[in-house]
Amino acid sequence: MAALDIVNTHLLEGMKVVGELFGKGEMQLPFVLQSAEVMKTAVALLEPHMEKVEGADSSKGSIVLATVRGDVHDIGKNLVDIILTNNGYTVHNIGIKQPITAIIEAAEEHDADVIGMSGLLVKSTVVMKENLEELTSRGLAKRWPVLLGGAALTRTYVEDDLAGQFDGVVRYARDAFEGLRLMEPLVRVARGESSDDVGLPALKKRRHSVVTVTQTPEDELPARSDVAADNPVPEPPFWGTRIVKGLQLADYAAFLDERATFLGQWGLKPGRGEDGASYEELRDTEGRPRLRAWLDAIRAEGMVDPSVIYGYFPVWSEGDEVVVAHHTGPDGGSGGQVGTERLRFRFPRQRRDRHLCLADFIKPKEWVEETGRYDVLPVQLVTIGDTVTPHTARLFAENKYREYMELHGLSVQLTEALAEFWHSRVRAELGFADEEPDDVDGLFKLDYRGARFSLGYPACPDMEDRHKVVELLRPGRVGVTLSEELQLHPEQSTDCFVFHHPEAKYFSV
Ligand code: B1M
Repeated sequence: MAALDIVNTHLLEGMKVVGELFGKGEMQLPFVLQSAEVMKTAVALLEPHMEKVEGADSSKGSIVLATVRGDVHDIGKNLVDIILTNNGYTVHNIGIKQPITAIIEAAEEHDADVIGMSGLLVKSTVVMKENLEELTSRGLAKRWPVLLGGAALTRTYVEDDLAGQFDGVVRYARDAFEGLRLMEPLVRVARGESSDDVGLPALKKRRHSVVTVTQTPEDELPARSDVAADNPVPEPPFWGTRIVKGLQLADYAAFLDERATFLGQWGLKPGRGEDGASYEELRDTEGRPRLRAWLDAIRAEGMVDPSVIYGYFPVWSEGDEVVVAHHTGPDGGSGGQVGTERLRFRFPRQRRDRHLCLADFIKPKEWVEETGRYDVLPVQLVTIGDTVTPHTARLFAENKYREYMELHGLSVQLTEALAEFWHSRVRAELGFADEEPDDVDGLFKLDYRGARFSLGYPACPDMEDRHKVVELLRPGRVGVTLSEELQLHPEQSTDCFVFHHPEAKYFSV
């Protein structure tokens, strides 16, 4: 065995132990990533001094990794790339928005063992299903075992619904480490062993427990729920839109959801057992000190360029729809007569419980006719700009994996914080400042008047409506564009409707 291979083997063994500890909840993701950095650095230092053995292949197998068509999410896939690469697999990471043809071409070109697909959007779960159908219809299902991962997937959707229709082997990975554990058996399947003999975990079947969900038939749905109709309507400070620049990081960072940042993005999960660190310990020893350092660096190096576009629009409701009227302020519409319909949003109505629909939180047309007033719908779009992207890309390229994950994770949570911050400003402008919670935790419990609803969330799932939001706010003015896949670019952008009705709180449809 060549010296380099021996060194590599020892390093890989080390990484395996680290991975196993992580799997048992005894090691945090950030430290695993740091180990991967050390390993990369060690190999890079040693490589020039080692002799190469002709034809030697120390790879344990290979995978073509892609985020599926229509989905721009990079970070989850890249974490999988880091963990697999540093555990001895060859990863061909072909990027985001990849159609199945490109995935197949790459798998053929690299003679890959496994195909891996990632996706964060609900729509991506459908794309993955279509991709598996395409592999089956092209007679390629048995050629590559498939690994699927991403937030919108569930284990039973992959391992019951999809596996039931796929001619080959497909498995779900909840996180990068489950992906790593599955690679060895999947590579063995790819290399001709039977899937029954390689130690693959059993497919998880859906439990068909008898749950009776009483759904109201479509034709018996009430025209409106029992949401109070006598709520007061606030006067907006203006009609139309405004652009806000020059926001101070400290102001919106104060609205940062620490739990979502430390647990969800930075992987600071409490350890299991008595010796494991608690969330509070990790927050105080790792989370908060590193957060302070990152915020200082972001400010010093001008890594973010925040902007807000928001507006107050005159509206009324008609059944399940919210109608936006033309108005006299700036951006009054496309020349229509004041008070006439400009565009409308249709929202789904619950088939059970209170039969809620977002339109119920807006005054009906009759009220507008009686009073001569309009209800008000604030709409906002925030972005922290694309100035952070080169920084995260550089950290990834330099194999600074922990920092890459932290800066990306913090950047997306700062976007959420900016949205939260501006929502509180809107509430203040509408005159609800005295109903604000005492601390930031109250904000995450929606302890204030009304709520903000983002398109894509259960009460307003139709992402096509983003075209109408763009028409209302024209975010191109701050460099934000809507892609064909209905995603805002830069990635760190988010839009929402603000409903001021006191009963407006999240519900599922
Ligand atoms: Co939003 N978002 N978001 N968001 N966001 C989701 C994705 C959503 C599922 C939330 C929900 O509804 N519960 C939902 C999508 C639903 C849908 O498709 N309809 C959603 C929505 C609707 C939206 C917006 C459209 C809302 C709006 O503005 N109207 C908007 C879109 C953004 C845009 O247009 N630019 C938006 C915005 C945002 C923020 C900017 C505020 C922020 C950043 C998003 C981003 O682009 N990165 C954000 C966040 C933070 C989230 C959640 C809360 C977290 C996503 C994340 O960063 N995870 C998310 C809900 C959730 O996931 N719980 C949500 C961390 C990341 C490392 O995990 O990529 O899943 P992940 O990868 C993991 C595993 O999944 C696994 O391993 C990785 C690491 O261990 N894995 C694999 C992934 N791929 C794998 C492949 C494998 C194996 C394992 O093998 C091949």
